[in-house]
Amino acid sequence: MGKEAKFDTLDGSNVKVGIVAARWNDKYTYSLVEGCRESLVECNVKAENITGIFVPGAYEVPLGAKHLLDTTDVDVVVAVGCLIKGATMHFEYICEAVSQGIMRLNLDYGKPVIFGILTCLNEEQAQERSIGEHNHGIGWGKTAVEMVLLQQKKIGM
Ligand code: DLZ
Repeated sequence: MGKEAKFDTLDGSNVKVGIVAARWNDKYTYSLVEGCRESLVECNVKAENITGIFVPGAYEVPLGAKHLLDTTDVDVVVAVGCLIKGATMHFEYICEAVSQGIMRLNLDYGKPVIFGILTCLNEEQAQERSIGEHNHGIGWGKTAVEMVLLQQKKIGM
């Protein structure tokens, strides 16, 4: 038993993945993208089947994901950003808008859009979750492949 999801071996050799990442807090988002890419490679996703774009901040991530869904043949998008709480209400508004936007894309498109957005209270939390062995991007990459295989009915309980 554990808190985090465990993953079986996943065959992503026929899976096409889009990654959209925010440049705000790039020290963390670039590392999250790296972790995601590494886990995709581990799942046999081909390098030519990974399309990546950057957008300015987390608020732009849902529209960036929509752009990938509209203009490419990706099966899944991993939406990456890192929000860190500041002194004003900006954090709360952006967190709410981004999470609603990403869920809307999932249901509107019927394709998985993975919630790769860290919502941190401080830099320390962002660092812990993005750099080193607890890089959450690793799990997001595996989640992306699993959700596509589920849709393709290649896995089940
Ligand atoms: C404005 C803003 C603030 C205060 N904080 C963050 C953050 O922690 N992480 C992030 O990705 N983006 C932040 N932004 C920028 C917004 O996401 C957005 O890019 C701008 O408001 C322009 O729409």
